[in-house]
Amino acid sequence: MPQNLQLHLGNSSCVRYAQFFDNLQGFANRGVSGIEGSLSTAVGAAKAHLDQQTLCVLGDLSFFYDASALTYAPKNLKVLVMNNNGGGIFRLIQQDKTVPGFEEFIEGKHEKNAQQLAEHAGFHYQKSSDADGLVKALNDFLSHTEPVLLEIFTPRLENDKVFQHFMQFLKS
Ligand SMILES: Cc1ncc(C[n+]2csc(CCOP(=O)(O)OP(=O)(O)O)c2C)c(N)n1
Repeated sequence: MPQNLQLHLGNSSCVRYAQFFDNLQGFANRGVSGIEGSLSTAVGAAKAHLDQQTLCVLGDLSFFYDASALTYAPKNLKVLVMNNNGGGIFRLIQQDKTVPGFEEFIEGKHEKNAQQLAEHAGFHYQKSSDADGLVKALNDFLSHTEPVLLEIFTPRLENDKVFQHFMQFLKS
């Protein structure tokens, strides 16, 4: 993490990922029910602190839910969308993923991406779907001086398994 950067986390998996980093300080907005308003809060915080960069890290559903906030974003906002094609948190916490309607009604599976919404709001759009590309994309993303959105695609059916394996590894 660059110095002097204000971090905002969405709800859901990104908060769980953040726990893997030492000394990571950030803000997380818990709205009425959860995922609404994470991006709006980061936009407001960026506007209130124009002298520093604000980075908002959030999941795809949280992003789509609140995407209109992007239209009001100041130049010092960076958005990192972790797109696992749905509410991946439910794959982590749901024991039985074979229950009828799981993908449609619980996970909210989709094939959408953030590109058009980002460009509509005047953001430079970047994407990455593999580890090598991500290293380069992150460097560009963090050094970009205009509003920028990086979308990281991860495999919907593998995220929960990787997370669980990593947790097991840490415990062992
Ligand atoms: C307003 C609102 N609606 C629905 C929910 C239920 N909910 C909790 S997490 C979640 C999915 C979040 O998906 P995403 O932002 O893509 O993050 P991921 O789970 O993939 O990390 C949903 C719909 C909520 N918390 N708040």
